[in-house]
Amino acid sequence: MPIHNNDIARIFEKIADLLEIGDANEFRVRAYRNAARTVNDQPQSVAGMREQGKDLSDLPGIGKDLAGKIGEIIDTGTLEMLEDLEKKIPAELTDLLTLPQLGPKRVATIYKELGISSLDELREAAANQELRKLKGFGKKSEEKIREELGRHTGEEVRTKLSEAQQIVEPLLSYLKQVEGVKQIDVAGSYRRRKETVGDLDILASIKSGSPVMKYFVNYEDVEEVLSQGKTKSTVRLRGGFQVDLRVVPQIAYGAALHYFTGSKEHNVAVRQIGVKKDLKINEYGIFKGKDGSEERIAGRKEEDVFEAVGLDYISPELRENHGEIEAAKNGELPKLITLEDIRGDLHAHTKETDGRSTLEEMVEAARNLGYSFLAITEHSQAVTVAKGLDPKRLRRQIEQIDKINDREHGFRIFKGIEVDILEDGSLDLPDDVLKELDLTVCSVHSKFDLSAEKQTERVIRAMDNPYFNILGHPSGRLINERRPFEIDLEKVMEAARERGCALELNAHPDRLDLTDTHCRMAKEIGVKIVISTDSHYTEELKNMRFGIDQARRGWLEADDVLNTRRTADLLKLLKRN
Ligand code: DGT
Ligand code: CA
Ligand code: CA
Ligand code: ZN
Repeated sequence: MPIHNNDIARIFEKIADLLEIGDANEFRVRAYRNAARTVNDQPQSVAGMREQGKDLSDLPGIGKDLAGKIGEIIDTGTLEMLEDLEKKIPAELTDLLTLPQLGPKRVATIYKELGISSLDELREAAANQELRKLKGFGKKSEEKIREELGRHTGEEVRTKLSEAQQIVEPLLSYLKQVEGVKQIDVAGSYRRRKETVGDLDILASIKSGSPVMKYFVNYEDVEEVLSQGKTKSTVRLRGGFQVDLRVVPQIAYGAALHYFTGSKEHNVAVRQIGVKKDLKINEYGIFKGKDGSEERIAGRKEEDVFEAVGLDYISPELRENHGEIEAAKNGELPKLITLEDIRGDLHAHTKETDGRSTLEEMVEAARNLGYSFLAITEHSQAVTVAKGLDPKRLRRQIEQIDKINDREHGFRIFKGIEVDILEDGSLDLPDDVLKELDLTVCSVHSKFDLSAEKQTERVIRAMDNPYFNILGHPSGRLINERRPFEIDLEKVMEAARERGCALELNAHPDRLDLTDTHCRMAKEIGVKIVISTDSHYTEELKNMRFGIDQARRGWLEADDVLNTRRTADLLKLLKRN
């Protein structure tokens, strides 16, 4: 087998990488990198030069020692020195260097601190949030590494809805300004308000000659134009997010909006009803005759589609073919909760612990949202990193809130706490201080790795405490970051209903904990839900929107959610016997 220049260079590069990971002298590392470059840059084959009897140590940067090593590679295809190195340092470590975020120094840290030597192990560590704890790393770089690892394996990285929204809003207002754009909407999972989005599906109708496609592919955030046509273009934005723009005729806009909103399963079910009614329904419209050969009967408005098949209008959040079609047929669709139904927020932190806004700032922000109440729920003492409250500091905060409440009109600050559920199921603060509060949010912040049985027991035991009101972020998951811990939420919900406790739907877009399916489970079991933002500064109070999206996907109505109640009614409902 002939040895090519780049075979030699690759071995030298690998040696340089391993030496660097192993913290070798920097000059030695550079010598191998230079040698690799020299060999690669030769217009002739180095092996051929050697065969012709040329002295390889005449080459720039190649001394006697390196010339000998080149000879060894040409003769044996490998290098003893590399094999020795690989005995000391796992060769797979150099795979880690293929990530743009990782240089030899950081790979060395990962290897030494966490014992990680392969991409698989790295993926797992990133998923378990171990990387961010390392010196020189952080949450941001861990997330970048995760994204990159996803790309490496073709594993799909779905974008959080909140991030997608940050991308959508400026893009949409940019496209709306283009001359001749009549209608424009984002369809797909984004419109269904799924917690994560694969890609964006934008739909537009235009006056003929509108340059909307040209504007789209020239948008400032476009990194690559994957395809460009008159009616459909696809681009990849910086950061990797993919966006389709489709231009459809106005007479078919509603049919197309329905089709591209999906889900696919919902579409298939609707189309099947159409077939029974001798209609063809697709993205181009609604046509008489199964084969669509006959006249177009509708398609301008999305409502047309539902009307044609005799269904009530189904909100996008419900379109998953999870029973919404049957419900729509029977006039039994839920009257979904809206943001306007919410009268206040029941989970918020302040500067007193790990929040960034003061109590007064949080109250003012809540008032500005039109709320009637806000619960202040700081961490309890077990959460030392968040400067959690002990009984003494909590009592001081209670006094402070009482004072403000005395002078507030039409607004009530609820005295609360986000108290830790300890491993044995006890709460992190004594009853005699908990009983002075309007409500408690009780959360698991430690020992995520218990078995499902133990975790379930722990939480239910905590609910036996008469001051337990709301189970905070019930599964502990962080979207794309931390898996939910093992717990039997069905059992937990039943126990909560029996005891008069509620479950939180944490609206923080990184959490959205409960999931849509669990919201629906809660409704069926008959346990009440509280939608809370878990805000750590004023701006985050606006995350309520994401909680509402999730709740709607979970079929929840205003009545299922406690913080739609008036202040006095809510306080009564929270009291346990
Ligand atoms: P994503 O992007 O993975 O978050 O999910 P979607 O729901 O946005 O799916 P996507 O982007 O593949 O397609 C957008 C919509 O187009 C989808 O929700 C329904 C419709 N669609 C796509 N492929 C098909 C298909 O094969 N049959 C039908 N009936 N509809 C489809
Ligand atoms: Ca999509
Ligand atoms: Ca798509
Ligand atoms: Zn928490």
